[in-house]
Amino acid sequence: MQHEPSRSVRARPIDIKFQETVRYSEMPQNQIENLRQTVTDIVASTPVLDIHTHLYPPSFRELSLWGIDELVNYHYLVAELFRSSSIKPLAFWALGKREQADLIWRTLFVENTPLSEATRGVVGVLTSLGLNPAPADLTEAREFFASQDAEQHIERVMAIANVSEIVMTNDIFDPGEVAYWDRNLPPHPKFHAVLRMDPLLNDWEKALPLVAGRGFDVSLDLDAKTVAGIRKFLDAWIERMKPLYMAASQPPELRYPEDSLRVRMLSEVILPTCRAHNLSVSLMIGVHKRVNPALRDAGDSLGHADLSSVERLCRDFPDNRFLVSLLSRENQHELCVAARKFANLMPFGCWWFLNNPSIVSEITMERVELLGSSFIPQHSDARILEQIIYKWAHSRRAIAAVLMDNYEALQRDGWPLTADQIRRDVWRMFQGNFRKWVGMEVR
Ligand code: FIX
Ligand code: ZN
Repeated sequence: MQHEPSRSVRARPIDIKFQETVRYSEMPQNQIENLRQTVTDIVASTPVLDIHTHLYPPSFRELSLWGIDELVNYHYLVAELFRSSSIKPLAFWALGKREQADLIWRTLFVENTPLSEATRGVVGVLTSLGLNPAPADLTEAREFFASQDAEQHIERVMAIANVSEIVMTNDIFDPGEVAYWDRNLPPHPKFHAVLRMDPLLNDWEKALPLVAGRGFDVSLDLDAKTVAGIRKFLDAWIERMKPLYMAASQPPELRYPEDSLRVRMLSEVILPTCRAHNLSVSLMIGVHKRVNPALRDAGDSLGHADLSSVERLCRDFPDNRFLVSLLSRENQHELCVAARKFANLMPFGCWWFLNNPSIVSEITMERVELLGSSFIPQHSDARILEQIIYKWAHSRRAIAAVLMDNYEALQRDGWPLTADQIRRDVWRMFQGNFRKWVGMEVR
């Protein structure tokens, strides 16, 4: 409890103990250089647990994407293509994957400079794999990737990116996903499952036949029988998948409380199921799906979410843990403040349109200032394996710069900072906070 100083105390001048006016030039340079280099080294050398990706091991067959044609066909680059090419979406989608990649490469990397974060990322991947980063075409890159053994390539790419483990997105309403799990294959040691269930919350009418088709007694009304049937459906998936958490992407219009099927599904089915299995729920809020349907996956946009609804969810469900990422830059400060009010709220990542160095820096700075090291700074959201190389290189650089500024300020204010403290903090943000949140062993 903060006690307001009585008037007499307030009247007395407070003698400033710490050197608020010390300027960098007065700090011994080796102290600054040493600190900057120490932070750079620790951030680069601390392996990160990538808590949200769309990556899969080879056993997931067509879901497991890697190689140059997938990299260049990333939906971020597809969106950028249409701004610099006269081709129309229908004509683009009629091309084969290689022709699409050739067109994107020629347009964004040959006829124009790869300045955007997503185009520059591909350049970084080619360089890190020892390939020509600026070829006239994709011949060399295609030959390289065609010669790779998938498992060895995964190991190599994870080592370059310094990613220790990868958390997948396992959509239980995706036929390819269901086909994988129906084969009962042994899990990959470095890929962890997440039960993704958007249709349950966003389109129950579409989800219903898929739940009923698995033999569960459900109907359109969310009556007691259907609530029980959906919970049994989820129980069966949790038993099979052993997910680290359950997840759903939500539109910015998510409001709680609200007399809607969405909120009833959340409060009567999802959150009780999470509690029964001691699972966190990840709510990724702010997507406006297919604002331009012609662009398919590249056609999604964003909107401003309502933080009061997030706060009321955390308040009304204190035994649930909410792993939350918001898509609007304007929501980020509010999310930090909400996380100060609710320990069952864990902000994570600089998601999608926020995953650009300038915004990663801004978000990470306000998180450190408001939350210390009690948050999860980033996830890659990678869809193609090699993207973890550039997504983490870009993020580590921005995160390290923010930490340098804050550690320098801490030193300036007199704290006897040590490298071990920095190591502990970075480990907590890159690994420990998530491992504790989902109950993984904290190594
Ligand atoms: O809902 C999600 O998991 C989003 O991250 C994806 O749908 C999105 O397409 C993406 O990959 C963003 O980076
Ligand atoms: Zn994602």
